[in-house]
Amino acid sequence: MEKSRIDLPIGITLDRFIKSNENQYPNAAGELSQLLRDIALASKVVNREINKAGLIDIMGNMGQQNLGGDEQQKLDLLANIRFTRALSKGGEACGIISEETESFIDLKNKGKYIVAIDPLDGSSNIDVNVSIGTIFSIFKKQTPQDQPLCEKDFLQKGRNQIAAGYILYGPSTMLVFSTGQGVNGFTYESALGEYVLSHQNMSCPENGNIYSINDGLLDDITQKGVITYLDKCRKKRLTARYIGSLVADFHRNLIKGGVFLYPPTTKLPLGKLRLFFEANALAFLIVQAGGLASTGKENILDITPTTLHERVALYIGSKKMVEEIIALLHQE
Ligand code: AFP
Repeated sequence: MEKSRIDLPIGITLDRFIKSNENQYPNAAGELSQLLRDIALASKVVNREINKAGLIDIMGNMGQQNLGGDEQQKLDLLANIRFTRALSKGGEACGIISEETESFIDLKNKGKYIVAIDPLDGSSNIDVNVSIGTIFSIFKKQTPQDQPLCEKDFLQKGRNQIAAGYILYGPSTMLVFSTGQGVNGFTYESALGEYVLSHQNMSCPENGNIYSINDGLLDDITQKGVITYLDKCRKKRLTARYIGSLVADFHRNLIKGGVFLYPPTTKLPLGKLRLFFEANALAFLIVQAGGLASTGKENILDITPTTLHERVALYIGSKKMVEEIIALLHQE
């Protein structure tokens, strides 16, 4: 059954929004609502730690790398602890997999949901006070509830997501999420300690003026279609914008219209971004907002992952722009 969009007034708190949403489903037990509240709560704690990062010694890297080879920053680890603890104590998620950890964690409770999370994405931007984000996906456990949590519970198509979202720690902090009834954005009002609805039923313009890619990759891109697309962008005098924090680049393009590209390169033949921690959640959101997300060959939401830390090429944003990239890649 197609879910109807939620239409609630600007200024309503996240809590009331979640509650009104839940009331539409007489049989809802409120577990997903509680899970979303737990994520929101952890994000407030992370937000507080990010805000004081310049003041105390939590900036800088740990001198060690995570599984994907990225340098782990202290704040990455703190954020990972905060979200894991909130979900563990909340009790609605039975398992969590984080970009910062090799395998999933069995939270040893009766919750029916599992969560995939990138606790702090764009960490190379932390030390320079540039926007960073948290990305999360929520799925249902696939195997029967009485069976122990296993990898199969996590290796699901993005289309199975029950909800997904991100937190953008920028000039203001925002929580943007969808439970499959459109996308809504909430701005954090720190004086009240509350997220309030600021961006109702967000939609991504069908076409846009912005293309976002790391220009330094140009000579390493392995797909001719992408090079052709970039030439076309320049000829059309589109605007190039690239922050290097996926959440921030995605958020801008979602609102203004545009496309984000991370193609396969000679160094990273499968692409850089992780299906499970970055691409899936943003694909779920962009589709809900009327846009598109693809590897160029396949819709991101249709990929069945084979490993937890799998990487994908990612073209995501305004529908017509992503369709043009797909068409050029098919001509190769
Ligand atoms: P970091 O978390 O290591 O900064 O990586 C950020 C990221 O995963 C994503 O947020 C960016 O869009 C992308 O990588 C930037 O990658 P490049 O530095 O290769 O352009």
